Amino acid sequence: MADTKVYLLDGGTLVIDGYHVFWNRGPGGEVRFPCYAVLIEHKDGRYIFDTGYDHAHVQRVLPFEKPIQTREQTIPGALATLGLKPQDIDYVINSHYHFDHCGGNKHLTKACTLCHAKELEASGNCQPFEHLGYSDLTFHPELARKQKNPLPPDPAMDIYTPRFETLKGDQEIAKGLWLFETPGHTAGHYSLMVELKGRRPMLFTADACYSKKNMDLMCISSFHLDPVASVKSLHCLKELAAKHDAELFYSHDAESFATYQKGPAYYA
Ligand code: 5PN
Ligand code: ZN
Ligand code: ZN
Repeated sequence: MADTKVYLLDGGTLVIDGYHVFWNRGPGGEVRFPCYAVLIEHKDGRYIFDTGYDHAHVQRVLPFEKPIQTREQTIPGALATLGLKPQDIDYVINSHYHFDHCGGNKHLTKACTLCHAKELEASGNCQPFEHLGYSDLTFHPELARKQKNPLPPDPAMDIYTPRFETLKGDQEIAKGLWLFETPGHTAGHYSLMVELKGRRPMLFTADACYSKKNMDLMCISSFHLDPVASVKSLHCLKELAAKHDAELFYSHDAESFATYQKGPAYYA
């Protein structure tokens, strides 16, 4: 049986203010940070955890985040560098449905789409202060068409009809693939742990922890539904890492990301 492999797919960068990264703490000023997808080749199929942002969407709706993304940093481009096509992906797991984590979903036309039940519900019925986060609804064409602002033409959307499977609680969705509830940043946020044969487990925090400094300071980002739940989830991630001797992989940490292996290199 083939051993599980994990590829980090660089998705380009965005800019936000330091006060958004470190809520009520800063320092302020532009912080440019990476976004990435995680491809898991597993005996049960190919999984992608998060799909980065869509450049055209950010340019249209959040141009102040100054997106920089090459062709190789799009989902189709990154998969092509591995000799894969978007149709080769069997499952998409989204940690949550913020635009910088689901922008590439629409390319993965054959995949079954997994998320927390509360996240699917929240994405179509969010708090007013969450609208920018949930501004890219192309992961769910029916929701996107109900939005006030009409979508610009996008050939990818003409053939995209995703199947959703919603989950609740902590669970092992396939051998060695664990989802842990880490709510607060959003209503139904999941972090992912991947057990591998040849190394420590990898624990992908997603936006429950943007960077190592957020963990060291126990400081959450300013984008959140519930700050108290967010802090609790930071503690939970720290405890999970200790319990499983897992290595933490942060969602938006330029310094850490520089040390990660990126596709076509992989972890196994
Ligand atoms: C990168 C980024 N920019 C804006 C928002 C937001 O309004 O909610 C989440 C978020 C982001 O992750
Ligand atoms: Zn987020
Ligand atoms: Zn994010």
